Amino acid sequence: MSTSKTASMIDDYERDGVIRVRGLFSQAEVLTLRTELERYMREDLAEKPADARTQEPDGKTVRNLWRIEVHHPAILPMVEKPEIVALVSKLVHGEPLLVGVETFNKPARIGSGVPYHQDNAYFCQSPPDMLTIWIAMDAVTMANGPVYYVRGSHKHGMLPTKPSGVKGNSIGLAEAPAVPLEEQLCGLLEPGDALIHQCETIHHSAPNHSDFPRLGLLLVYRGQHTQTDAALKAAYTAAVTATPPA
Ligand SMILES: O=C(O)CCC(=O)C(=O)O
Repeated sequence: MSTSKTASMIDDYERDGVIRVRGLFSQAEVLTLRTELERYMREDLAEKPADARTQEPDGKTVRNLWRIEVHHPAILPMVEKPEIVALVSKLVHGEPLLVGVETFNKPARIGSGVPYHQDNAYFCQSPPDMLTIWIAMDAVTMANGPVYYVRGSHKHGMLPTKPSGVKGNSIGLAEAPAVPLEEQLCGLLEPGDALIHQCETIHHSAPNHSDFPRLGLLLVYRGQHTQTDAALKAAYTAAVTATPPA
């Protein structure tokens, strides 16, 4: 990535709290990752502890994989790229630590929606130098439940929350923002493209009613200097207790 391209991505990220990066992973890398995630779900997941996944309301389809870095660390060499770490260090203003590898599977016709939320309600970090890289394993279209982001919303701090009742996304915003959908950034992607959002950027997604899956692989990084905020942590603990595992 050229120095001027990186500089403009950093500017866009600071302004909007979200950027799109085309071709972060090659088609060959996406195929390898997708194949390995499917194998992990088919062959290993049943033996893993409950905090390794959330299921859709049908009680059998996997909605999310959580803590892949703990439960299946063999995937780490496939996602830890020096160019990603170099970019993330600029965005988190410090030494990047990869603290989460997870998925939002959104399987065809079954995948549920994600309520409006800010990730820092889950991460509870101060300063909010933490981000998610959302990597498309499938084409993301208007039909299969793209993620929408409210540009600039990371600049207004944490907003009031309420329990959402959605397993896997238990903490939603108390009120949906007034910004109309057509003014939000719609995360349409080709496989291998990514969106990077700051942990206080408001985002959400609709259910997948289409015949096409929409698997997203997420890498969560924080700066080594961030610390847990006690008030955010207390609210998170209450929500997780009501709707485990997260
Ligand atoms: O993949 C989705 O639909 C939601 C993703 C999300 O909430 C996130 O990236 O934090």
